[in-house]
Amino acid sequence: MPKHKGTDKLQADMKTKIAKIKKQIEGGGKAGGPARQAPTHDYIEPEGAGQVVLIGAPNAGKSSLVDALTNAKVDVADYPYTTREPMAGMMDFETIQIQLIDTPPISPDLFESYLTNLIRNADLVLLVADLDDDNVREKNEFIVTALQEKKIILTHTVPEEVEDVRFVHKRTLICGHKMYDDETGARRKAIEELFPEFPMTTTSILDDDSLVALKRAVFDALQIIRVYTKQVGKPVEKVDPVVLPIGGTVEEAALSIHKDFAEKLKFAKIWGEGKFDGQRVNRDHVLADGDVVEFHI
Ligand SMILES: Nc1nc2c(ncn2[C@@H]2O[C@H](COP(=O)(O)OP(=O)(O)O)[C@@H](O)[C@H]2O)c(=O)[nH]1
Ligand SMILES: [Mg+2]
Repeated sequence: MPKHKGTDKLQADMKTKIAKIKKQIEGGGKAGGPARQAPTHDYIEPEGAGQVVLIGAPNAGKSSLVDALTNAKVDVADYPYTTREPMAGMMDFETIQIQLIDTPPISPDLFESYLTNLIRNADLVLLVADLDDDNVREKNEFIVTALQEKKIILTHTVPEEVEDVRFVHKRTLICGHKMYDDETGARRKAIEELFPEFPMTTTSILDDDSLVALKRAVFDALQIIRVYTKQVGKPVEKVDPVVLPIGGTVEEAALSIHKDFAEKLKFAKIWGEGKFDGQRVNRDHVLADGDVVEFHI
């Protein structure tokens, strides 16, 4: 910026702003320090079949998982608080993609305020618990309590009716990570006790099978089905499915293609497990994951 009388104030303003941002970065949002507000971070446009937000204590392995499972470029390091911003990436799961969001940790030293909105908007929470950490139970208890104070309840089943509408219940899948470092299985047990009845899977970056199992667990926890549509006289092609919540019907599948389609629908034929090929069904027929539907109008 050219330096002359008119720009003095502007320059001073910018200096203050830079100093403020510097302080915020150095302060790291620690309790009592300057609040690190990042309004652009509290919403990430959903993409794919579902949005999953990974949360956990520092160093649990959230970024490593997002790095291994998606195309996102995330920061992984062996010191805590490496991740400062949410970062989204797409995970391939068979014929669909699921969005994973890496986030900064939740701990007594740091709880980014925008996390609550990210969690509220997500379809699923993936809680990454570090099975290489003796304090894994306490650290995750802290997370549960900190979220509760923000009116977010992690749950294995979202209740149909809530007593207090200010609270949001978020379906949560537990991922016991670094499973090979839990020699006695005691830490896994501690997490199972903390989250009874929650779906849980154990993983290691070093074990590809465990990552494949995690993808399946995420898909299951999202409680969605994939339905493939087929044109009359054309062969079945299991690509690019319509994604519906569990319990989705033929009519809903038709609606997701076109409103007219659903209105004019006379019947459908379906191919799938436990049905004979081309079985004729009505619009209120409940579909299953992997079904192929041929609409007749
Ligand atoms: N032993 C082991 N270490 C892991 C595994 N996954 C990640 N790590 C290490 O744990 C540390 C923290 O990982 P990071 O992904 O940055 O954790 P974040 O803070 O939760 O994002 C890094 O040193 C990783 O290399 C794993 O499956 N097993
Ligand atoms: Mg990280």
